[in-house]
Amino acid sequence: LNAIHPAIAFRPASASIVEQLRREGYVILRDAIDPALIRAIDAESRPIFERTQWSKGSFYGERTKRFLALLNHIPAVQELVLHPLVLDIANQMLGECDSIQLNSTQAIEVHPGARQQPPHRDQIIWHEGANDFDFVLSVSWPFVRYDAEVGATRVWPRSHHYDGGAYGEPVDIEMEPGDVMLFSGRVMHGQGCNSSDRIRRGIILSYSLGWLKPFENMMLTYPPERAREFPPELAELVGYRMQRPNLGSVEGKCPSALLHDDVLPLGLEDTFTPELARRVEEFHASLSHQEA
Ligand SMILES: O=C(O)CCC(=O)C(=O)O
Repeated sequence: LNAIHPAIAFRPASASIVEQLRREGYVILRDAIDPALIRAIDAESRPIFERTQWSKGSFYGERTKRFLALLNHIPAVQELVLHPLVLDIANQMLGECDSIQLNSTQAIEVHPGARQQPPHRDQIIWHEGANDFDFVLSVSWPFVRYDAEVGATRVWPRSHHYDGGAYGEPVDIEMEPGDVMLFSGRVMHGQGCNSSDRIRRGIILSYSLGWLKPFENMMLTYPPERAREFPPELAELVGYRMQRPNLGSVEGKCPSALLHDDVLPLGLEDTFTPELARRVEEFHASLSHQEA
């Protein structure tokens, strides 16, 4: 067991999980976390849902309730955000950046009578059209049993390959509390209709390429006085980190300086990946040959 996250039984990401995610566009991990942690988070979510307004609009669905900023509303959600296996997979899937970031934390209740959500790809918010890499990886943690009657997420397997639009039949992602589904930002999916008399409740977290504008404005949601209370890895995920090379500084310094007492210096300093640093050094070495 991991010392910081005792509820998590750590298993290293096997190549076959990532392989399935890449091939099918989604993967379900059974028993990924202790259901007791999920029950505790669920219990904290209920009074918050009670004071949350119904969603407006036919995409979110008027028989659903949703709220964001989960690390403020339910601090134990950080155990899910920092789940080592999920983070490992997210880092492998979101390879087109120096470091990934937390993109959104959303709690969702789907009430009886909710209509099916329009099928969509999550990364359409940045770019519509075919892409050959993922911008975002979404992670669905159910708090109750998800089955077809209660409106389990419907996924169109392999639709992330954008191969013509005839995607075949969707699958209803049936899960129990403790299970988790990871799905590509490119895969077609949507919440199913709730034809039962039960409320479907759970959360969807997502991670994205570190250089994208995130769905939630993380730095305003978790300003320095709040992020100071986070473990360093969580503070980095919500934006207190430079994206190499040279992206996202405050006064030319890594924003993590705002979490310490450091006085921010005026002036800039290179923040490079090792590869870029090597190329810059090579350039200067070639100049000194010419200058010699
Ligand atoms: O809750 C679900 O099953 C999917 C929700 C979703 O895809 C969304 O709201 O963008």
